[in-house]
Amino acid sequence: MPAEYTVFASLYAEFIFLSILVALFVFGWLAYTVLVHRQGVNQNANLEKLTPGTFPKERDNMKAEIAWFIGPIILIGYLTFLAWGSTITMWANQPDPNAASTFDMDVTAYQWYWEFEYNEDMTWEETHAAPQGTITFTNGTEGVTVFIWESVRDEFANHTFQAEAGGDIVEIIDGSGMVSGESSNHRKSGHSVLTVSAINSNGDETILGIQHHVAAGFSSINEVWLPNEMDIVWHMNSMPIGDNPAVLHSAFPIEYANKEDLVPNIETTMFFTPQDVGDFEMVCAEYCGQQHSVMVATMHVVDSTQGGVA
Ligand SMILES: [Cu+2]
Repeated sequence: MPAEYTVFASLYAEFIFLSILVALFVFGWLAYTVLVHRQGVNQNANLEKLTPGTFPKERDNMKAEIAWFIGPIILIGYLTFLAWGSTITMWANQPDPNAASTFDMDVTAYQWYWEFEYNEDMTWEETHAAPQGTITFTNGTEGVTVFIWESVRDEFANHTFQAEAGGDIVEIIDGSGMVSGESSNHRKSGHSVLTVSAINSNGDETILGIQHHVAAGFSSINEVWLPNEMDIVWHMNSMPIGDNPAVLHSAFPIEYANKEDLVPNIETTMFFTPQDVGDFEMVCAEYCGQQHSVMVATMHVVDSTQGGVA
């Protein structure tokens, strides 16, 4: 089922509702006709004066003819009008690629996996033992400064605090500590992770919070992190890998219910705006060979603290 905030949710619901109405009418009438006109109920042998190859003109009913012409036309016309709305949403309202609210990515399909490449930086935080917002990260030219709020320091009294990124460990004193960008590589390239934790006298570690950073140029396979409430724009292509040729694929993120083909040598685009954080699946909706069914990617929609603007 598509997410409720998408144009497809109401489209889906209305199509299903009208299908049920039509099905009830058709099958109800069918059942009535089968029962009422079954053999043995009406004994008048001359009811139908049927001649093979000739339409029984005496049973003609112009009103019925017009009704079953006009009725379906109104219904199909209305369904076309509804479907138009989603088509316009998908094709006429493309987000401005230069707007700050647009998050631009490249998506490539291979036989048989997805590759997501970032064109913009993105930063997000994972909440652990410390309440949301009680650990702050400030990005400076020398590195990232971590600050732990007093309430958390009180809660974890008699603990030592540390920040770790890429094997580089920094002790946090008086609530703050700086993870050097030079040595830790945090927020420099790839997907880097900065973990803030509290350690008690026995050496047990409690993770307080984690900051993730993905740098432009990073690419991931079958897994992607997307900033919530931004207009995600995917530039898509299909490429060969090894002996496997470039073939048709189709990106189908079920939550957003839009679907677009990935065509060898042609760039196609697709866009959607997630409004809920969480993990969602994207599948390939165009049969693309033996392992088509395993072309599944996980989309992690996260609240991005900084991102979208390179
Ligand atoms: Cu595929």
